[in-house]
Amino acid sequence: GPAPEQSDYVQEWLDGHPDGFDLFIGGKWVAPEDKKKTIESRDPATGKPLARFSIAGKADVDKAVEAAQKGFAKWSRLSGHQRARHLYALARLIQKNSRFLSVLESMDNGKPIRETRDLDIPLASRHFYHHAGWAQLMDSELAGYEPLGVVGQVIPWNFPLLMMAWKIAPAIAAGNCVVLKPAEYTSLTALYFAEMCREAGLPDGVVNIITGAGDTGEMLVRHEAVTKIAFTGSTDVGRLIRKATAGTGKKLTLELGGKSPFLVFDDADLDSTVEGLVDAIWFNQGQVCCAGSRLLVEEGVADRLIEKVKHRLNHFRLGSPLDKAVDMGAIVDPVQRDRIDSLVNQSVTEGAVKWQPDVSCPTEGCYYLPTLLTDVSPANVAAREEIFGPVLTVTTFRTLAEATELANNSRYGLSASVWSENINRALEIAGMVKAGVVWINCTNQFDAACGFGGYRESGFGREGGREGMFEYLKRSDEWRKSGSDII
Ligand code: TXE
Repeated sequence: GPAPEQSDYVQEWLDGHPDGFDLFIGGKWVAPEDKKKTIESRDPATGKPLARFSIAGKADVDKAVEAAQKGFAKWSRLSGHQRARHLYALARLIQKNSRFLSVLESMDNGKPIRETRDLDIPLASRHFYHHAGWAQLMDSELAGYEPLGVVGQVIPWNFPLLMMAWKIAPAIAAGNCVVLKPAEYTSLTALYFAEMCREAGLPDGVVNIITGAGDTGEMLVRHEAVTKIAFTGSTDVGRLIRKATAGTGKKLTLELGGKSPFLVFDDADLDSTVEGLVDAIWFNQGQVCCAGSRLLVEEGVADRLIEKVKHRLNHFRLGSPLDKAVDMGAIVDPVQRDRIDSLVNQSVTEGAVKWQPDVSCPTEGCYYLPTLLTDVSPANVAAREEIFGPVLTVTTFRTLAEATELANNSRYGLSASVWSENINRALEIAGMVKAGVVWINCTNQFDAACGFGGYRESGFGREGGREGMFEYLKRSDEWRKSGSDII
């Protein structure tokens, strides 16, 4: 295969911070109050330490929120087109640094460079371009609306830079200032982005990046001066945050877990379906909130489809995330890999049949083979719980009614994918499946112009598109006082 992507220049940047990274507050690197407490970031493909970063405590969170308040006084008064120039500058800088960011993200998270290079980083840039457009529209289409103030954002580790872009771009386009806490497994691209904010000349305090674990996230969520919380992560933490913000008047959006169905009918083009499945559940090692993790297949084609999937997986390549030819990289952290393994074992105990391909799996580093679980009943743990790994459950159905019932038999409702050459049938079933997005004959399609979010325990609120912008705006009081009902 092609040579692995060079990582020397990324290593050089990491080596330039031998004492670890400080916090990015008010446009400057600020040492945390407690300099002794740090977190080590490791490369999941090798287990090798990459860098150390700070744990922000109460005083640091206060400092960051104060800096954001100060920034807000100026940033919110800029015209939309002035703010847009900054978002365009950030979008261009992400593009300019895309190679560096792709390598850094792959080293920190373990995902294949093919994905960071072709998806994560370009989509992050696209998000800033798109929202630069919305910033301009603040002067016309969104006249009468105003920003909320200081926004607290907590993000997960599966798409570190992309989730950061999803959160920051609409927030600052609308005129808010942000305090963002990246996930403790993957904080490095957010810290590099902080340097890019400086380079782009973003005014001080508009974007503040504080690192740390869940405690830091909780302090940010509970801070009185934060007016809105945007969270992406586990359903359990989402529930805690909902409780912590209840009765406070804080605006809240939650993007949580999923157990998304992938429905295949007997008239589906099976070869495209197999490629769709690879995208649905083996993309990013299955660590995707909208992963198509439950295959529901019509009985008549089930055996043929499974044979094709097995054939495909028997040619899968697992290996270094920096190798451009691998199909799958490493799982983010040993804790997550163990969690995947224990759910798979439990599922087998409950009656599922496990199959893994006969391919080589690196013995060093944090890898998990692509896995099929067949004979999975709706009550099986693997059909109910989000595994967040490269594990596909297989259940067959006979009728359309049975298919929809199985698809909707979940506490989640983030996405669904329907495969059939009969477009009328596909559209009919799309209308019956309760999910934030239903893809037909495709999967995992995203765009900044399109709102993304869930139903039920997958959370509420949308990110991206028109709906996503309104999550960061409120009707202006002055407008209301003037009695206008134009908007
Ligand atoms: O998630 P957490 P974890 C699911 C997935 C995964 C499981 C555990 O099933 O296996 O969750 O992952 C911060 N107040 N998803 O433990 O803890 C934390 O520091 C405020 C699905 O990594 O939810 C991190 O920045 N913040 C998911 C972020 O929350 C808190 C993506 C997410 O971590 C906090 C990630 C608290 N009390 C995991 N506790 C998806 N839907 O995309 C932790 N955090």
